[in-house]
Amino acid sequence: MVELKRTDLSVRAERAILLHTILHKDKDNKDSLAELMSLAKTAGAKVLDSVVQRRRENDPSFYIGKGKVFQLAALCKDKEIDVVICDDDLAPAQVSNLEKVINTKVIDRSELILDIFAARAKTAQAKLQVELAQLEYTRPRLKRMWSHLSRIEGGIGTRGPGEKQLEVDKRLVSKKVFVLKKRLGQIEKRRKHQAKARKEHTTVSLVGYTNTGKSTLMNRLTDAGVFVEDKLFATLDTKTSLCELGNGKKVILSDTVGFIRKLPHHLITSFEATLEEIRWADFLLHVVDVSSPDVIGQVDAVNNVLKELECDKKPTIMVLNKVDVLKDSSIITFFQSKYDNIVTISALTGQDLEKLKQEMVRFANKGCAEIKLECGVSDGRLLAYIYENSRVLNRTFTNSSVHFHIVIEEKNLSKLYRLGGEYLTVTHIS
Ligand SMILES: Nc1nc2c(ncn2[C@@H]2O[C@H](COP(=O)(O)OP(=O)(O)OP(=O)(O)O)[C@@H](O)[C@H]2O)c(=O)[nH]1
Ligand SMILES: [Mg+2]
Repeated sequence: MVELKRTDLSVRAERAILLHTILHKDKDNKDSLAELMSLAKTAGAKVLDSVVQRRRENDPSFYIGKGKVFQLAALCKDKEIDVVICDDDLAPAQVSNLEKVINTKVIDRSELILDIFAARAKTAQAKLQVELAQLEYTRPRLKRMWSHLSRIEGGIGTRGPGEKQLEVDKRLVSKKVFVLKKRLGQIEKRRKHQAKARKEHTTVSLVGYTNTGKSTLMNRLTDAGVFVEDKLFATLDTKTSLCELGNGKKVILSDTVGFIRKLPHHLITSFEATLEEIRWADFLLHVVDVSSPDVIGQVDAVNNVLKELECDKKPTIMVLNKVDVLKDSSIITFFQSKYDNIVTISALTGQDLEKLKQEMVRFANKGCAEIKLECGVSDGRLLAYIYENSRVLNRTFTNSSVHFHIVIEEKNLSKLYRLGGEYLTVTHIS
């Protein structure tokens, strides 16, 4: 019998080099490279080195200078590299020119992110959305992909529809895109319908950079039981659940996909339905990992994606999370000087969650009035209106009357007044 060596059974992680340029007009963006490193690791690559070049502008043919390309080729040979991962998106010609000289597979940032999404998508909707984004991204690059795939089997950047579409032409891909869009459209319609039905409650969306603790917070505030992991893009779907804030106040909370710098545009458009939840929200909880050395860059990246989604003007509570592992509290002072509504918490230990809930109640009650009133027990129309249109915080009965403590939207006040009752206190919440 032939003895199987241990190495025969192991799956070799791809050996990778990162490629990054710093343009003269940009500031030295080491965080983008650090982010690419964690993305590459998330995809399963073994990063052995990185090549950085300062340039006036990226080379249109090779992305980096010709001399650097030969240096990269030697490094790839020397270190037996399987894949070069570029920090920016590349034009199809740049990829094929680079591959010809260095004789190694080259993928760009969008392909890497799409690959991670493809590996992590679990539900039918997430799979369809990723497949659509991949097809849209690879459609103009199909010729290159085919030459890729005939040479290289599997690995980062080749998962998903690429292999399946190997033998088909662009027309078939377009047809597939059409079918995917149609199927997604049907799911979207259903979701919109459900979202409308939920509109009777205040809706709140968790947003934030990936891995900041959105799902951990979701689990703390609701019994949704969502998946939490110390990895980028643990969540790819939207999960929605009822959240009790105390005093009878309930909101609908939703957790969704995390953001990152330069999130591929095709992903944003494909994930439209998933991200739609954010558009519907009455207000946002922007979860920030305040212990990260890159916290300011991460918050900027999230604000940019929110702008792209046209959600940057939404009322937002900045939730500074992971305070249990924060070493230098000066960053909290920085955020306090820049943002109005800040709560500092630890979703892991539960520290100051009550404060967050109180702030959420304040946000949810904006545009409402808190009222104490007395109403006759036989005053059927007023009683019905109170029960249907307000939130009853407290209620006490006497022989002939009912004392209410309620919260009601300002827009319903005039009708309430018209129906009678005796008003003890009216507090407008702003
Ligand atoms: N120390 C500490 N760790 C936390 C805290 N909140 C979350 N974490 C950890 O951070 C990691 C990421 O948490 P998740 O809740 O999955 O983060 P997420 O924002 O949902 O991430 P994605 O879905 O990947 O975008 C996990 O290992 C959590 O245990 C916190 O308050 N303190
Ligand atoms: Mg998550």
